Amino acid sequence: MRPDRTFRSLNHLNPLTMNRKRAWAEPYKIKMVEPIFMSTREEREKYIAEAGYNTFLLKSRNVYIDLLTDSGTSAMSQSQWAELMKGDEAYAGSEDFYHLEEAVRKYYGYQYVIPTHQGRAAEHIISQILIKKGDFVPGNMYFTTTRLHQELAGGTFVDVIIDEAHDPDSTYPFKGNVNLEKLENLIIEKGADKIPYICIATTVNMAGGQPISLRNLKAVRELAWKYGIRIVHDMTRVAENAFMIQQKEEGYQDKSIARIVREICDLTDIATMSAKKDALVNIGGFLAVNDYDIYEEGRNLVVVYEGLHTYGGMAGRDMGALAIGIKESVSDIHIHARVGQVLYLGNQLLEAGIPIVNPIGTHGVFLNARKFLPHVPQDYFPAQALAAELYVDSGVRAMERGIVSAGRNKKTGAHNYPRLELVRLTIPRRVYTQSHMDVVADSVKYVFENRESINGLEMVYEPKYLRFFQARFKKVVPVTPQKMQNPEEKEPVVHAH
Ligand code: PLI
Repeated sequence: MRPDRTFRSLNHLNPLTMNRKRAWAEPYKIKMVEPIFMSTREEREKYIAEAGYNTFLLKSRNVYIDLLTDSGTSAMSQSQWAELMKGDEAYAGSEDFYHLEEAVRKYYGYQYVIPTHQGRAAEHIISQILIKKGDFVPGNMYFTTTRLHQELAGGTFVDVIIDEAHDPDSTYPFKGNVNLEKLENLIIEKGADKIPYICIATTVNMAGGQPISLRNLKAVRELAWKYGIRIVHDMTRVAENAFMIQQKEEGYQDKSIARIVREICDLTDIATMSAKKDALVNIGGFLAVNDYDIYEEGRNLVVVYEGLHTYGGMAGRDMGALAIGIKESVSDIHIHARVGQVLYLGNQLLEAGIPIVNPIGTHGVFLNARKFLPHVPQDYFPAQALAAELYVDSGVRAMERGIVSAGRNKKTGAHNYPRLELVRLTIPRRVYTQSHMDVVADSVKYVFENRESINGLEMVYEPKYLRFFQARFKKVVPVTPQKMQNPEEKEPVVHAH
């Protein structure tokens, strides 16, 4: 596959290189370093076996380059670290809460803010407030925690994303778009009173970090108004989505990231935020709303599950760092370098012919495990096996985003079989350099060259909720081609969710 060169380079932001094709570098100097260590292959074979072939269960000290997630793994700036020292740890009315509220109003435009310890707590609160038993919640693809909270509140998630999102080879630039026909049909079929809200994620994590276009979001807004339905915005990676709009959507090339972010938020009513991603902090999140009545209910619930409404689940200092992180996250220079690093890695893999999700996403490069390991059937967890093998090869930790993450059908108890069977190489923000990306690319290429030696896994322990975090596996031995082709021969895993 050819590298994706459809992006404008960073050069236009740099007066030295404007209008000339020149090398670019990360826009920061490293002031403090955290050593990382390489183990031997034998040691890593032992570590991954002890971790039940689940990269979530590895000890971080045994990881060389950690691409498990971009969640809470960012490097904070000197301004954020300085702010930590000024934290106002008052139980009520912390100065840092007001800084956070001001930043949310200024950059995102939502009126009322309820801090939470992270994104899923905001999802929990809004699901409890808005969803009734028997409701349906349409969304542009599921996210694990979001869907679970919708289900726990009695709702059923309905995927209304465009079909291209489920096709890793489709190069459609806005694979986070909603299929408007599917959405409207659902509203007509179930009735608007059964649809508490439409859930819109910017960007779509499970599709490979794919953006929604503003044109599509505006059309969703029109539909939502027509039927009197709210839009809840999962704004976890909204600045990255704005970057893609700036790069690829007509009419936005000369608009700043901050302006595009604001335009996105203004089209929605409520937001849940995991500030551990875009907003450059190691912990934190919030629920943001425009409707006073919903805010009032949220304020009531947050004291039950998180803490007083002026800190939720956060320390004062963390709210202060978040207020600054929000501002830094919408800087054009920051976001160009952040996504630029992901593109740098993705393009190397494309050039080497490695099957990855196209177009390259904003927060990570997603290996297409179906194509990478065509000899391993989905029942043998190819993406899980591939992530384990990559770790054994180089100490690079990635994560599965396929059948394990998709969980089980809540009615039948059978596995959900997603079309996307992916391994996510997630790039933390401002943490690694382009040299680290070179090492990762090298390892993926080596594993690809030796892919025939990789076999599947069997699940030997399955937790009830969000199984990908804690499930354990063992290697399929002995592996016979017949057995790999007949997954129904193996004993079913008993726990159902
Ligand atoms: O991990 P939380 O609870 O702060 O946020 C949950 C969450 C909500 N929405 C989206 C799109 C996410 O990506 C998300 C968390 N993502 C994780 C942990 C990840 O590794 O991608």
